[in-house]
Amino acid sequence: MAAEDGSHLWLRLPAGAQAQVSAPRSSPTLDIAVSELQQAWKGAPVQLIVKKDKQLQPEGFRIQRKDGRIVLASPTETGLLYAAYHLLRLQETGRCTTGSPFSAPDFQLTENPAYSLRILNHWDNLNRTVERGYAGQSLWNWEELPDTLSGRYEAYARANASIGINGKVLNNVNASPKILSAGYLQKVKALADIFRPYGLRVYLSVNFASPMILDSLSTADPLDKEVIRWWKNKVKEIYRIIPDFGGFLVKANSEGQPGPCDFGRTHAEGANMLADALKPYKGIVMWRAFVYSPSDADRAKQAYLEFKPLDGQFRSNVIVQVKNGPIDFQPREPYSPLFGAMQHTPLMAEFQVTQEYLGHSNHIAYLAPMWKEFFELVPPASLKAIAGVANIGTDTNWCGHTFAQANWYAFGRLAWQPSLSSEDIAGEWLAQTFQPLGNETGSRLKKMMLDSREAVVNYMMPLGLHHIFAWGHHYGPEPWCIIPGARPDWLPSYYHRADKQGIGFDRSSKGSNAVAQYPEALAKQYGNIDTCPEEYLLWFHHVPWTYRMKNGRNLWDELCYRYDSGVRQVREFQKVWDAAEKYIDAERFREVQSHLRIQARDAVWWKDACLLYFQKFSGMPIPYDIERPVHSLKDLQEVHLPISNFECPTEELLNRNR
Ligand code: BDP
Repeated sequence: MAAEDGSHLWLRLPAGAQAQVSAPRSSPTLDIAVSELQQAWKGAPVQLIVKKDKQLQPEGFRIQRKDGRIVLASPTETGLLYAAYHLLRLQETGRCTTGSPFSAPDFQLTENPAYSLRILNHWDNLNRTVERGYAGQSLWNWEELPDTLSGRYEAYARANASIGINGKVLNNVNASPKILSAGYLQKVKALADIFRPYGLRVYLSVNFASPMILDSLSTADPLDKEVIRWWKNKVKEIYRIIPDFGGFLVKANSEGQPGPCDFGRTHAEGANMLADALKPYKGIVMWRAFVYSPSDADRAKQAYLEFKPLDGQFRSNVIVQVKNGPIDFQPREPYSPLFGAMQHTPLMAEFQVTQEYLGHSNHIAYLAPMWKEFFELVPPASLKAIAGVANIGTDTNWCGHTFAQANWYAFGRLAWQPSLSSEDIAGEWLAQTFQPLGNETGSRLKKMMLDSREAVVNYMMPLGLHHIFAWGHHYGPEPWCIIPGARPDWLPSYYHRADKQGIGFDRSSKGSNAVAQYPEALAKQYGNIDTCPEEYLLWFHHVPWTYRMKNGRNLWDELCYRYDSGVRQVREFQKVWDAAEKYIDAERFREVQSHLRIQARDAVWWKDACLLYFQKFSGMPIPYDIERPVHSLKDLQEVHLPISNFECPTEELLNRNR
């Protein structure tokens, strides 16, 4: 089996198929669709048709068998490109074989995206570091741009188009104002020109204080005339260069970023000023609701408290972008109660594809099941758009870990259609990413993927525990972490609240009452310790160590078993992977095998650290049928990993002072 470096992702398409393909005209987009099919399609002749159709949204498409041909139809060229990739996906996942529904003479399939904006957010800095990136440097080589264009830009666009992603924010939400300078806009244009034929629009994160920093205005007050004029001119300049520019993403008054509140204005006033500047060009503002201050209020409540009163005040081209959970991309969070609460404001969910809190690119954590949990409670009808924080960098395999590619893939597929199952998406990805795996191996690998996120939850933060990560890097455990002078809501004890009585954050009506932000029925269910789903138990309740769980164990024992089962699950993944060796090329086999070794070691590290530390409070023995700790708490407390790619001066400073 030829070694593979993973650079082809799920697009390991055959070449030289010489299919017969016709299109109504030649255009940059149609030429790509035609050439992809000519190269790789092994079936009947294909005809591409651009036509309006009541059942098709602009990017929707229909694939139909007609008089011995396969007809792809869509109102737009981009829709046809998606249709071409979909047809190839059917072929590559074995769904075009004789006897399949596809082979029937009247076969017909219609696809429409559930969200019209399906956007990747890159947290890429202009110096090419990637905040929370674990796959090398930023793909965007700003120094070389616009003159030198890496071949990877187009490969990147193609990969996204193949899964229906239609926009990308190029730079970090902690945005450098420099991105809006004339020189950088030329670089952005060069990328936009490459992405355009693939149906990908470019958006930028902007720093709210840009007028002050770039052009020495005395204020960035959104109601100031000079400031308004500055943004209008800037937007005009952008659209002159990039006519289909998508709009701005803004992180304002959050974690030290400037924003309208610095000038006594609201988030709505800030967002609307930008929205007015973008409106004539049909541009949008994605305004993030990731705000929290070191106030007394429970951090989980703060975004709601700040944004809910602004409902109805935003312009129609503003979308408020809300992280899926109320805290911050934890391995498991309940959904953010802002969804559903903002009846008069378009909202979009922000998922994190990069595994900041799920083992970086060392751990297998297939995230489709996590996103499906969200979709179960927040259906697409209430959302117009969706964003995922990218896990992509200059690594040869793009994502650092072969299985992390599955998260990029799953994000695209679910953004297109959230009703797809995690299982089907895993199956599609496996079939396209590896050689034919054989039924048994294929289903064991699929099961491994489907179990993997729950395994991470188990060995890191079971039963609703959250944010007990080490300071700064968010990789390993540090439930004991104390940093003199640090914000309490940046410390694990703020979240786990372990004491002699029990563990967990009381968010019931007796505690912070965060439950009250949910619709009544859910508030009731979550707020009552006996009806609260156990996976959220310690998120919503401070629970006595001796509390009886549904399976009859006490809380402490259950916690021990959950940590232990996480470790055992990873050991099982190792076995499953090793047994798949003969189906996998050597290069990727070894890469995943060594990552699994790290994951298994990390799982034990997490289990020992959390159990030994929490045992100091519970005072109870670790059940004797559980594997004994192999570390001592003292040794674990001495582990300090360096923080990389994180540009938060206070964190770095505090870290240096420890
Ligand atoms: C946190 C990350 C931080 C981001 C921030 C955000 O730790 O690096 O800047 O979210 O989303 O998860 O703005």
